[in-house]
Amino acid sequence: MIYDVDLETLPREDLEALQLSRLKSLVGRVHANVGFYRQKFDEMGVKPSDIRSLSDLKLLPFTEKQDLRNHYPFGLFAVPKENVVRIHASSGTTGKSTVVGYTHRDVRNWARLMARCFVASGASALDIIHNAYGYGLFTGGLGAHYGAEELGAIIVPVSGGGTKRQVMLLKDFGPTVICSTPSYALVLHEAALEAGVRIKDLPLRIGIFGAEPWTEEMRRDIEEKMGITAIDIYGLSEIMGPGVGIECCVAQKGLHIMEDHFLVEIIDPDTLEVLPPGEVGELVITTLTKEAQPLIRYRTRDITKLDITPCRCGRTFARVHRMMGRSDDMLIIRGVNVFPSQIESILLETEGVAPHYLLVVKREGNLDTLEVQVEVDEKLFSDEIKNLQRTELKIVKNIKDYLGVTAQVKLVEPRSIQRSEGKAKRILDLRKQA
Ligand code: DLL
Repeated sequence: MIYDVDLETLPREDLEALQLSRLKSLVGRVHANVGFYRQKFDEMGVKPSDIRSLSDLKLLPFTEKQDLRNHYPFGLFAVPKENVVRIHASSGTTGKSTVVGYTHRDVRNWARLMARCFVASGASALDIIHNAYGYGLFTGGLGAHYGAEELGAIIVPVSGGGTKRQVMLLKDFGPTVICSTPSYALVLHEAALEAGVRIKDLPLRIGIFGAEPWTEEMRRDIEEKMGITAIDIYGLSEIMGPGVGIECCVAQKGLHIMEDHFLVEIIDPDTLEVLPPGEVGELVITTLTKEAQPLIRYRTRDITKLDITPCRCGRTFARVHRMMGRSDDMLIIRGVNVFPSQIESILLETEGVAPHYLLVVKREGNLDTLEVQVEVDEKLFSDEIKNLQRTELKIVKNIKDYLGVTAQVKLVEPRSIQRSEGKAKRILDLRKQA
């Protein structure tokens, strides 16, 4: 099923015509109303009238997270404050948070896009949706909430935390869809088992997971343990929140970008050149319809690649590969670039190892070292020492063979790695404290 069938299946030519007219209007609006962009355009010698085709996008300046911070809190609004009806903010691990404003129409568009996402995941108005994304300044909770209401489904606004209670609600209300981070889904699964509840036996059938990187191996693990279809959803507060892109349940291969609202490019993060489809680089997004705080060529720092081949589901929107990592999370260990997701894939392929891990990065002299702490399951934990050692060596070898990096591996007790109610913390970077 497709929610906005006319738009989501627009022939590419018509889609591009729509994008171009929206891009022209956007450029005019930001030039007229946002001092930051007017100044940038002037510095680069670009005028709104220079944008005549979609390929002229490359004439426009990039926007970075730091630009949002520099204009904290409301300096990038393109409308008077009285037209803004909602504010969200991302916490950010360093520095001030980034703030995003929405007009009434922005909030409505977002709800429609999230409704599209629910339908793409296989959900409908008949579903009960358990929403464990945090409500508040984080966009996950309210984003999914309004989308579910727009769709006409029943939304259970649980928010994050209170894990035991969540398990009770999963059992009592019998939701058919759950929204959470993938790591929290595993926490719920674990807590359910402790409470004697098998999620597999409940009516739950779809999980809409995002807000943090996860891997294909993690998907299989969750699908198998919980007996559901696990769908990857992408978004970021600066651009809107959840719903910028989602996988369809038909193919589960790449996330369709809502291209009538967002223009995407993949760039080489070093040279800033635009890369062709299929090449891995940084995702850059231009918001075509946002009124309160439109952004031009926003550098997400998320690493992925573009797939423009037609999808079996019938949607004509291009897809991006599941996020491979963030450029700022990339570890350079003795000259080798490693993304946490690559380590996750190796861990989850190893028998006896649980999907809970922490990467500890230290600097010794001028060299970075990587310690992989990973939990083992109860069975392996109570096994003979030599089996534990064998597993440890196997992980060390696989990391070396596949990634070319020497890591220390430390197997730790079940449940000893801290659980998170929202985004999991996978990296402990001790270099920054040194
Ligand atoms: O995490 C919005 C969201 C909420 C998306 C719920 C999906 C579901 P921020 O807190 O601003 O917004 O964080 C955005 O999270 O740049 C990515 O690095 C990461 N991220 C989001 N979704 C995915 C995903 C929300 N599916 C940042 N896979 C983004 C990998 C993701 N990383």
